[in-house]
Amino acid sequence: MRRAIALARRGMGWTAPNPMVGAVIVKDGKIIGEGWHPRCGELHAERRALSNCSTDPAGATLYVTLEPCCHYGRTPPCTEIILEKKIARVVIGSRDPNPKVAGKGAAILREHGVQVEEDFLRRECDELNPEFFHYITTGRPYVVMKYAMTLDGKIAARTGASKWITGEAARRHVHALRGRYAAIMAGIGTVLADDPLLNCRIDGAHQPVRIICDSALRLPESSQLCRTASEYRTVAVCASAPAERRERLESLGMEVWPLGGSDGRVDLRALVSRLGEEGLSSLLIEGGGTLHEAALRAGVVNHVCAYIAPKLLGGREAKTPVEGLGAASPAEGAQLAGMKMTALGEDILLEYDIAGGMNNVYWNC
Ligand code: AOF
Ligand code: ZN
Repeated sequence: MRRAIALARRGMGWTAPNPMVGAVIVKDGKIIGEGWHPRCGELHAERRALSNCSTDPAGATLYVTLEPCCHYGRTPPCTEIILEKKIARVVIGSRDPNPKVAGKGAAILREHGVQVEEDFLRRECDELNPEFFHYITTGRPYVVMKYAMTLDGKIAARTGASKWITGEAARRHVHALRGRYAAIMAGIGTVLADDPLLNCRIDGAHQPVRIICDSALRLPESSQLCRTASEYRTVAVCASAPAERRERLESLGMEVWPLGGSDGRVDLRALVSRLGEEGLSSLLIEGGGTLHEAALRAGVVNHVCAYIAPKLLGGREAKTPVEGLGAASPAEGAQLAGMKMTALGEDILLEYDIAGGMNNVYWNC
């Protein structure tokens, strides 16, 4: 199963909105076939593993990181090929919450006499696909808020200088994150300050759709984002769009989505719904602090990635990862759970899930 997990990860960034899935076929104590789901629309891991077998897989065990599907989607059901090839035993990691599968895949195999074991290394397998699990059950993207800060909680020095807070290993890790998510978003304040490209600078990686949260459509035509809009899909989301500005940006290859809320700012819940309708199953929010606070308040954030650097910057005016008005008391803060810690050189990546979803006091106030 660990080998199947490693294979699954080869599809990172390309399978969305489908999950990453890996499969290994074992007969007489030897691996005779391996496969993974390479990209949405292409064959599933099980079919690829079964067609790659070095000997007849009849009587073999199939290890697969996700319950085999039993429906006709973009591809035919995996259960059919598993039965056709006479696999004797199927060991499953994650359950598939897709309502078209959800236990029916395992049940069909059992009904036909296949020995099925579920929940094997389930936690490790589940970690492959939080985006898929969220998207297939809600129709909305899994939203990750990401920032890099010093040990005293600053994302920039008092002058605004922010290059660099973290070291090289952490910065490489961020690019891997960008390659994993379907879309990436920054606020206009960050774009005006940093003029970012918001792409993934790893050879051959998937490129996320770039989204700028820009209420008054201030994005300069000279920005790197505008200049590369014909190369990478780029969307400016605004509250109000003067027709002439909108046409200028569109002529540069940008999309403009007017999604204003009642307060004259971008309605982040409407944005997340729109992204879901477009088939974008995950979103990485990369700041700044105003957008992060608005996203928490809107209740759209699922997960937080904080890169923490061994530096102290100080300064009352130095920017912090979550700004806006903020919570009135510790009890009203967003509550996080499920801590995961990764050392990246001298830096730390600290990850948590947002606990309690929309019921959190902070974003209902
Ligand atoms: C598997 N193995 O490798 C994957 C599965 O449109 P399709 O045909 O690609 O089906 C997509 C659905 O199939 C997806 O929502 C999920 O439930 C399952 N993905 N299942 O047995 C795989 N990628
Ligand atoms: Zn399948």
